[in-house]
Amino acid sequence: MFKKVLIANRGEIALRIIRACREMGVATVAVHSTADANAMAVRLADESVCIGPPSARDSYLNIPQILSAAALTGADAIHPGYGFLSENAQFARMIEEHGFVFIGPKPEHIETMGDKVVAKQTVKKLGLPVVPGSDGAVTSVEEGLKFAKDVGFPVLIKAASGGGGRGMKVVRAPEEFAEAYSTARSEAKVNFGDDTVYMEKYLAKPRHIEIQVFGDRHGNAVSLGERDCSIQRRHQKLVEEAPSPVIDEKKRAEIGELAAETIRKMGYVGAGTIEFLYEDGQFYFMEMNTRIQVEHPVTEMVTGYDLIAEQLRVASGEKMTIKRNNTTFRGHAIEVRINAEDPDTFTPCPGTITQFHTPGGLGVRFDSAIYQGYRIPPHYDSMIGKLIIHGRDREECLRRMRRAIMETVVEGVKTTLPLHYWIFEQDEFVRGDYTIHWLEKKLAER
Ligand code: MV4
Repeated sequence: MFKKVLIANRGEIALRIIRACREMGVATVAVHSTADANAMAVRLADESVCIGPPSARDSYLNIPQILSAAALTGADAIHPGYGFLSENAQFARMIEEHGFVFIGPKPEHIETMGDKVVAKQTVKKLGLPVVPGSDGAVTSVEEGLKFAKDVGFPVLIKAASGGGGRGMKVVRAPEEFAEAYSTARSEAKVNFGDDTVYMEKYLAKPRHIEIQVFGDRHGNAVSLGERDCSIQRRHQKLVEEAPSPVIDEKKRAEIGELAAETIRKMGYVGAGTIEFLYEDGQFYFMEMNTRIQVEHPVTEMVTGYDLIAEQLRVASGEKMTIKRNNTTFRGHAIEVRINAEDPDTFTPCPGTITQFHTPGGLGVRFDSAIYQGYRIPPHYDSMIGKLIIHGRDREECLRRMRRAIMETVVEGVKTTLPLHYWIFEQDEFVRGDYTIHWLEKKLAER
């Protein structure tokens, strides 16, 4: 096991990693920008190093500064968290070249999954179901139109270097195609520096269901079940739950087996998430994320595994302690992302937390890095914490969630908690009857 881990991140995930390290007897180094000098992670880490000014580009994305901090403090491994440099293959390579260990998958796997066309071709070959599509770049209007007529409208044009919903265009009729194709290409060029696009049949009412996978260097590869992340607005998830209300044990076992086999054949090491669209009982591969995700706690709650601790184990060459193809889950878990935002307009609300009280009791977990008197800097995203609830079943989980939200006090800034409470009162949510479009539609009707 490592002696000292540097955490190249901030906020609640930095704290989450410090907690796992401390339980394993591993020393921690927090790096931070000048805007984060008073961050909880800086207080709780064994050591801290200031790596630059507030702008993420000059601090949390500043590779030379992070490597220098690791050298200076004698860290032996670097955990990237999520966002920032977590899916940067170049960063992973440089870490290894400088004699540190990158706590994450092999750089070539980050690269493969970073290119959406290559990712889709790769997992299709390994046996995962994919959306019917062009199976490669579409390079002319004629080629695109022919494909669209074969599979039928509507179709979707996607940027190969896109992801997370950026660079997509729905085309509903042949006469719209030429213009949509040209817009999609120029937007891809501007946003990702690459105008490669590909096409898929458009699924109109899917759910977003993702499978947590885990592999080690000893040939072990497992699936840890699904998370339903369909409650989202403009590609920002607001609520995640496990298990999904629409997946039964048979479906879970089938897709879990395919997902585990896929990463076993790849030789994938560490934590990963395979994202699917799910419609009419069918899974369709979307993307694979090669990092630990924001919503990993819901999987932890229903499996009992500490996924960050497992990441440290496999990165240091040990076997993971997760049992093979575990499909036994305990109860139900739901997470809400608490953002410092106006719940009506979604405008970020940086500022000082004047009152703070976290909920407690059975089945309540609050992962955050804020405290009373903490000043939320305006330079980063607005997520200030996550409330994760566990119950014996979905109904108990929902009752407990409403109770825990009522108990939470965050004053000084507006938060999305009132919106979360409202979601949990809606009939469709209570019945588990929602798609990726449900929240935006409900918000428009509100
Ligand atoms: C789709 C789709 C419908 N059909 N692909 C958005 C994120 C990006 N990773 C893929 N996305 C979608 N791909 C086909 N063939 C609908 C979406 C989509 C979506 C997916 C997941 C969660 C929220 C979404 C919101 C709008 C569109």
